[in-house]
Amino acid sequence: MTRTLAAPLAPFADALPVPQRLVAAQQHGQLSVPIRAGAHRFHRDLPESAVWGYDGRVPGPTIEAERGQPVTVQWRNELDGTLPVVVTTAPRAADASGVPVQCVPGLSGGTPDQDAAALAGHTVVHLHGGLVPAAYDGWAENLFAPGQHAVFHYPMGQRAGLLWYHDHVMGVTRFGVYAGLAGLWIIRDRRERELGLPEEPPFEVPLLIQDRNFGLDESGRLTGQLVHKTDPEVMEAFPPFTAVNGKVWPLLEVQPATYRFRVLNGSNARTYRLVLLRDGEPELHRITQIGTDHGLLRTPASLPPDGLVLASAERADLLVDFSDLAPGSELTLLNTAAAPFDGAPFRAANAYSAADPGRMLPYPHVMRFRVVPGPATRPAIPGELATDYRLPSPDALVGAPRRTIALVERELDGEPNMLTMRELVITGDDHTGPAVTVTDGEQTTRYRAAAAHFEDATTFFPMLDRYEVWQLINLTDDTHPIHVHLDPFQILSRRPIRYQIPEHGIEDLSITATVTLERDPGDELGHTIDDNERGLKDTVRVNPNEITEIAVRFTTYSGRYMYHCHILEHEDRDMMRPFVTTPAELMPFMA
Ligand SMILES: [Cu+2]
Repeated sequence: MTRTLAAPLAPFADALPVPQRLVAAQQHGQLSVPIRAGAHRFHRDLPESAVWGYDGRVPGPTIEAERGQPVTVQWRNELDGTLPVVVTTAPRAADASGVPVQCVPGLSGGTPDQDAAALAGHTVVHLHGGLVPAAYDGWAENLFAPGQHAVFHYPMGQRAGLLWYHDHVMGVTRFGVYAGLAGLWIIRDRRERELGLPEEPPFEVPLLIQDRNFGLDESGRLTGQLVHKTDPEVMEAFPPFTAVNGKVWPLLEVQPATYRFRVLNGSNARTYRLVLLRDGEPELHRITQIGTDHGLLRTPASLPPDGLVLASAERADLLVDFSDLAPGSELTLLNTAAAPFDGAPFRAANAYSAADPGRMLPYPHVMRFRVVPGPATRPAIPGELATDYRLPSPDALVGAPRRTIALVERELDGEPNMLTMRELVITGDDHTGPAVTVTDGEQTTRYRAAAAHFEDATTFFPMLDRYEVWQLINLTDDTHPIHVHLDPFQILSRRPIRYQIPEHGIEDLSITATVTLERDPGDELGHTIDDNERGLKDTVRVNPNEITEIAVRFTTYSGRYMYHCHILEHEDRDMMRPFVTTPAELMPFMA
């Protein structure tokens, strides 16, 4: 189904807001951020929405810090009342005319979830991308209630980059973030300043992209009520309206100059593939990517030919050149990624026709730029950016511990499927139970599952300062953005696989599957590492029919952290596991 739906809100009507800046150095590194209920208008023609926000705002203030200058934040939980989001599962996946219910506003016949309605504001804050002692990482079970405060110390001993802070409560992160609990955190350093990159508005602008849906009143008019709606076939929420910095489909007036956009996909589940269009034609050549999750790349990168893919929690640091454009020129940022995202290509040249309600992309709009008069400026882009990292050499990885994780979907009767992870360990020949057999050329390795659920015993004890290789095997039909807390990692490889899972192959803990390192005949994905992924990452897309390998080295802090899928609906349903970083000299004493 590709027919289009009429948009119930006017696109490009509101000016893009720039979140309030909270510069830590101006407050001697001591910040106090209340977490409050508030009211926020997502669009000119919408009533105000009840939200939860840092400082009561959506998004929260952008905290700006300097490398090497610690920041202390007193997070003050002043939430009152209950979750300002109506949560529902519609009884049917599509309406009478075949339109997926997730593409339209309102509850689509669903009843409000009473357990969600009763949530009363327990929270915990995670700084995503932060190199932070475990005590301040925002462990998902260490909550503070309304009236309780938490004082977190952030050392800021890490390179410049765009981080973000958000709610991370066990089992309900998807509701807290959706209610508005997210904000950006920028770290700056000397290297970036040496390069003369734009810093501060108007030429440095953060873009926090999030999809949202709203309620309907009795007469069918949009209310501002935030609605988190899923359906019996799709357990992730893919709302139809894209907000940037809290406004649906906003407009930014730009001078004929080079802008630096700090982009974050802060959606619960939706992956974006961004294409910049002018007069219906893609103009991706205007965009140069200089940074990724943990800051600068080694060299500037062109975007992939289909557009900039950002799954939930991925970031991009972009320079966009408007300098040759006459006043009045308009460029539109569109999304061509259908949902759930499975990595399938879509040509940028066809972006103008990307609307696909049947694949839960009813409105590809993201935002628009309009050029206004001004002096044309176009600084040269440095050819060399970061000099402080390189891909670990094969020598550095000889003897590195290898950890293997299968991403699986377990079918359940009468409730949504569970997306979970299975930590796998190599078995001996005497193992007779369920096993995963991985065949790579001549070599066959058999694994059994050692852990499946978040609360299962910890099996990962990475030693500080030693490289590890983690293999992520995707045995599902969707792309999963896997996020590792603490130190960043680098992507080593993506390799195509074909696999078979017998009926009942995925049980509560056990797993039976055969995996072969060769391309499935029906597989149309490239399984490549894009140039803009050759940096320091903390979230990696693992595509269907793929093994993704990353090299990670934990360096500074010992303690209990976690890794998980950053599709919040997956994370909340057990696609999350702990690991404990351990100093070398303690390893002999580990049981
Ligand atoms: Cu997932």
